[in-house]
Amino acid sequence: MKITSARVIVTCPGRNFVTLKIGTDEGVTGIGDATLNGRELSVASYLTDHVIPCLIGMDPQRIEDIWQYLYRGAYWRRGPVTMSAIAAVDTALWDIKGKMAGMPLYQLLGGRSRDRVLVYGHANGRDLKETVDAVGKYIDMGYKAIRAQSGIPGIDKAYGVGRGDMHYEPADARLPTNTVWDTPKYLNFTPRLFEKLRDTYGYERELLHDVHHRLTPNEAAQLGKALEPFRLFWMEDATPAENQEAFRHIRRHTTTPLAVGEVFNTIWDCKQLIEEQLIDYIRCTVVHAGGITHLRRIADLAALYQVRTGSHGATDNSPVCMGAALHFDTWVPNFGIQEYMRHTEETDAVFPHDYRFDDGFLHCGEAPGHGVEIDEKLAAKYPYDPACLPVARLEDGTLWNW
Ligand code: GCO
Ligand code: MG
Repeated sequence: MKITSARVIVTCPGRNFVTLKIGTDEGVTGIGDATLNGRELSVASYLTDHVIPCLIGMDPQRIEDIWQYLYRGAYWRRGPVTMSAIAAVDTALWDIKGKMAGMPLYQLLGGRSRDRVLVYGHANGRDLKETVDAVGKYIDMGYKAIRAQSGIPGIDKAYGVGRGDMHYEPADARLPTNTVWDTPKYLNFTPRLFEKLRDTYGYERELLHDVHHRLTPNEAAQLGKALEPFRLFWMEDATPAENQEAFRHIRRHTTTPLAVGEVFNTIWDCKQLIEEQLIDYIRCTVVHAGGITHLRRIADLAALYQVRTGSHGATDNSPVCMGAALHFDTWVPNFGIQEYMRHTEETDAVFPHDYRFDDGFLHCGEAPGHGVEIDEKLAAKYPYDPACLPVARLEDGTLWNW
């Protein structure tokens, strides 16, 4: 069997997505998500200029060998651009293998470990009241787990707050939007938000919160401690995790569960966090962590230390990533939860899929492969529209973590 074609499709049905489509001499095609929010064209070029010329003529059945070829053969290993490109190839090849076998992807991985996949939705509001109301709306929609992000008094354009009922899309301008950050205001406000949520809705549902890398390790320890009475499912990205050791300090001071990993792209980024059990959930995703082949290795390492998966699933991960992730989530023994930020209708139309939401859970389909396709004609109607993520500065102008 041979790869006879491979091409990158960039489309913008409300936001930019990059998709790799691989064709074979048996007429079977497969697709993979290659979207890296704000850096889409870097991955498109990496694929078009450096990967696709090597792929033509290769045997698409040799998924592992092609993964090793693209990882070790790159010489310049790791990094979000390289690993998103490898992920797209890997996901497309698993899609092809499923179609050749006539099996949904989860069967190829080892079959079902669960009947349905617990997901969490994104409730947000400009202030405490709006956020509390938004969580109520997600409860009414049947969600069992809800992430709450709120505007913070005195902070303009805080992370995580959509504009109106827009799906929260942080890549909001051609050049980075400047936002201002104030940690004391955030630390004063956030425990009050979760106290109000628990007073209003009780403890029946899981509440999550994304700190989004904005605290120092000690500030994160303070916040984790302050949130303990409100029993969060997790506190996400409490501090930047390049220095994995930093989480030892947080771990010493709080039992609030910790989740990290959406910005990671290889097992090396999280090896210490997992082996020292400094986190409870690893959030690496199919699209940014080298695809199914590598994410499986990360999950297996995590399982040795009772760390569970909690994959990233924002709107900037395309339905192709979501589809593949749901098959992964259906199989992986140490599953925790799957993020599920709904896509817009125009996005779903470009990426027809067979997964479905029901009463707080997602269900992957039974179609061979990952069950997601791309309507190329429709995709062509949405040309690339450059946009990138914001930056944050402190009140005094210091560049901070967004
Ligand atoms: C999340 C993420 C997103 C990111 C976005 C970046 O938990 O879903 O933190 O909100 O900011 O995916 O492109
Ligand atoms: Mg996050």
